Formats: sequence, structure tokens, C-alpha cells
Amino acid sequence: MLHLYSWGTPNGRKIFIMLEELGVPYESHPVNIGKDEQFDPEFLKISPNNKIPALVDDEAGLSLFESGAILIYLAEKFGKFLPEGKDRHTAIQWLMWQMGGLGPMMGQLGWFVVSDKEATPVGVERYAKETARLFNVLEKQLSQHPYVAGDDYSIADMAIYPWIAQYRVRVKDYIEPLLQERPHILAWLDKVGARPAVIAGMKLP
Ligand SMILES: N[C@@H](CCC(=O)N[C@@H](CS)C(=O)NCC(=O)O)C(=O)O
Repeated sequence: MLHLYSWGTPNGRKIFIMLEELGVPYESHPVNIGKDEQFDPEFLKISPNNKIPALVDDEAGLSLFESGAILIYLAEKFGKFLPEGKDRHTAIQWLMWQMGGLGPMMGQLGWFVVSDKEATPVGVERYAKETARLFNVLEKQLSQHPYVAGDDYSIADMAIYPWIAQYRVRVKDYIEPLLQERPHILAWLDKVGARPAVIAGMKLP
């Protein structure tokens, strides 16, 4: 059995989306990070970095943290959503772009806008500017390809979608104007957001 330890954040929802897309059985173990459950000693045995998501695969005797590693693992285990050949590396490249770029930059923007009581201008400006730059990169890619990594929907789309979809609400004043100027990202959000597994995954846990 697969066990997913996760919560309703962008990194957490990536794996719900993937498991719903795969249609495989799994047990969901919600870890409420608002109540500091990520510091529970039992959870730390699985995720020593005290962050969700984490996945345990009983059958394989494997425990994993880091959402990008989990997406690659599930794609390889079930042979779906990660193409073969050179396209595989393109998909991994965009997954890494999300993991090392879009996610951290948007996450910091969210922190400065929503959590920092002083909304420190230098922080807001720095991460708003970097988010806009990253959106330009994504807009250009989506103006040339139907999905982030090319012709096919992949784990790269699943990693990027929940960040933009959730932050469109969480940091509305900054993200929505950027989206309105980028029609290819908007069209891609509509297309990916209409997939039944994405609709289901975005409601979990
Ligand atoms: N690079 C990690 C980031 C995971 C992450 O930042 N998780 C957040 C929620 S989105 C978390 O668990 N935060 C709890 C904490 O920092 O204590 C991944 O992609 O899995």
C-alpha cells in the first residue's frame, strides 16, 4: 500500500493530484502543519526535514520526502506522466525549475505579503519581481507547447499547477495582474484545472 502524508498546500497537493491521476489505491494521512504536526516524532522518522509531503511504499520498503523526488518515483513505478527518451529530461528540467525556482520564489512572496506583519517592502519587491520573471519564462514555453514539458501532460504540469492556482487566491493582488497579462498561462490553467484528477486533488485532504 502507498501512504501519503500531506496537507492542502501546493507542495502537498502535487502528490494528491498525481495519485488521483494514476487512479491507484493509497491511504491519506493528513499532517496539519497549522498545528505543527510536522514536528511529531513519528512523522520525523519519515520526513526528517519536518515538511510535507512524504510517501511510504510498503511494497517497496521505501520512504521518501521532497515532492519532486516523490513525483519521479511514482511516475517510474507506474510508467506514466514522465515520457521516455530526451523528453524525459525536458520534463525533469521543468520539474526542477518549479522545485528550485517558482515554488521557493512564490513561497517567499506569500510569506512577505501574507505572514510578515510589516510586509517588508524589500522582500515583497524582490519576490514579486522574481515571480514576474519566472512567469515570463513559463508564458514563453506555453506559447510554444500545449503543456509545460512539450506535447504531453506530465509531472512538470502537476508540480506547477497547484502553486499558481493556490497563490492566485492567496496572494491575489500580486498574482492575478501577472496572469491577466499572460494568456498562455491562463489557458493552460483552465486546461489543467479541468482535469477530473486535478479537481479532486485540489480538494484533498
Ligand atoms: N522542497 C520541499 C518543500 C516542502 C515544503 O515546503 N512543505 C511545506 C508546506 S508546502 C511544509 O511542510 N512546511 C512546514 C514547515 O516548514 O514546518 C518539497 O517540495 O517537498
